[in-house]
Amino acid sequence: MESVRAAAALLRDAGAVVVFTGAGMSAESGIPTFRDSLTGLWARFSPEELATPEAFEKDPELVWSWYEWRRAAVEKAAPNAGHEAVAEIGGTLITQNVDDLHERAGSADPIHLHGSLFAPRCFDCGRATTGAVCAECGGRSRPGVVWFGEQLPAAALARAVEAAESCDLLITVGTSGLVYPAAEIPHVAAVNGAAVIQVNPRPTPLDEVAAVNLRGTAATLLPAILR
Ligand code: BJW
Repeated sequence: MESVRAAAALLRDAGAVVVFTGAGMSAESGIPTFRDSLTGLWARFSPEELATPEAFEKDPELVWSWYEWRRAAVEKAAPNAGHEAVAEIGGTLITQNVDDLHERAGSADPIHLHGSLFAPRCFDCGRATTGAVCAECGGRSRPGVVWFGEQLPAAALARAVEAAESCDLLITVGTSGLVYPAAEIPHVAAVNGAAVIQVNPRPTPLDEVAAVNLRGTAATLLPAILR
């Protein structure tokens, strides 16, 4: 395919590379996305009842049980060929995903913009927790993810913006590009002169910033642009 060759050439010639991933990256590992129409989590579950601080205050057991179910599914899953290709590409990896499949594929130190299923923290003071309540302040432990209406972890966002500002090439993979401020990252790279490649089976609002749009899946196309 012509566009695969164009993407491979951009990758070969790039100095600093950023890979920016979303839920579609892990879809072929069996982890559902959020917004795909039949299989997405938001087609079956309500974000207002599960992924906001207000939801946790109202029904912490329900929220915990949903996140424990998702954590168990991730533990049973394995990285796919796309995660492996991302590890081989190297550079800076920025992910919106709360799973650990990038790490398990060999990517060192990904920037997790939306937190992690594996790092619970205190609902009151934000410190890492190991039990049901915070050892420091006695607050309730909560899933270590970023819910709607919450700020992204400041250090992670700052590192991500800095990497996007200074890269030559950004590859955006498997994200709908709808959730802010994360969705700014490809735009930041583009306005600072980087080329953007998008890997996604469907069109997204990021089509307009991408020099190359590869319509297909992460596990198929990422290994293809490395060959
Ligand atoms: C494949 C594939 C395959 C399928 N291969 N591809 C500006 C405008 C409007 C609203 C806002 C705005 N700025 C902020 C907001 C509000 C809100 C927001 O963005 N809302 C929009 C949805 C309208 N943002 C926030 O609330 C953020 N916080 C904030 O702004 O704070 C401000 C503040 C300031 C001061 C004080 C306090 C606050 C926080 C957002 C947190 C998002 N959290 C979630 C849940 C995380 C926890 C959990 O996992 O449960 O993060 S929501 C969910 O969406 C999750 C994801 O990381 C995120 C992005 O989704 P993603 O990854 O793009 O997945 P999908 O499903 O949308 O797309 C998958 C894609 O893959 C599709 O395109 C498929 O085609 C594709 N695909 N198979 C490759 N095999």
